[in-house]
Amino acid sequence: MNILKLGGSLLTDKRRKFSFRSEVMKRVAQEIKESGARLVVVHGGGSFGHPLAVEYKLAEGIVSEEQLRGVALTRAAMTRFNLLVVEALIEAGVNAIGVQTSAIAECSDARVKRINLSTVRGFFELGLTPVLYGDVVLDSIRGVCILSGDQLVAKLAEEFKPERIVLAADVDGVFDRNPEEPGAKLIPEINPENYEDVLKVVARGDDATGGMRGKLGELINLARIGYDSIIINALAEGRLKKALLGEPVKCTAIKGGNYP
Ligand code: IP8
Repeated sequence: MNILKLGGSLLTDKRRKFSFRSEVMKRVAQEIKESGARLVVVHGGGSFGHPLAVEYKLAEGIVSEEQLRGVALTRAAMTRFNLLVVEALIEAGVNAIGVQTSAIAECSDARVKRINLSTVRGFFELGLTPVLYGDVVLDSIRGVCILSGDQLVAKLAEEFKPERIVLAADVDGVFDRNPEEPGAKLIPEINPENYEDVLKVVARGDDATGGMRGKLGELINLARIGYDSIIINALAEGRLKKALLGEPVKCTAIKGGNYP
């Protein structure tokens, strides 16, 4: 089996609240179907989760009554986003089934403390395609926290021991500077030798889970326990399908290994 993370920036325009790129999602769903890959899918928060989580400062935990409203709004928005993803997959012929992350996971200081993956496994073994997502979840220290889809990918990898882990983004991978700056170069591989230098140049970002740097941190945790993963640009037609089939594609590969 494979684990696929569909980045929030791929499926939405993070600058416009609740924007959904339905055409991109439609093609992504078709490529998933055509690949025939058996998957567990995770998607990010995109314009449904991040603007609300930032507005109500949910990453800092619950300190005020008003933030409870932010929790309710973020949860509801993520359910809507998940349904859009699931419906597009079903439309393409994939038997997708949404799984509410906050109903199966609890954190302690923003790290997963407990997660009931037997539901996910059960649906997967029946032949369905579970679709989880980054979410606002209970936290024993903070009240709530924002659990990123990337941390979830690492937990799923521990449980499912996937053949491939693909992170589908709206850029070709990790660059040595802001990819919009002239001369920015794609970093084809991240490994124990270069990861510290890479982390220095990657921007933290201003979303609720630390942008590309937060993502990379989680992928390096994954690499530490031996899993390779690749970040690809799923806006490039056909690339996701190839990646799911294990064919070589333009990407940043994060290599499993001995990270200090
Ligand atoms: O986009 C964040 O998940 P991510 C989820 O994978 C929310 O970091 C609710 C903002």
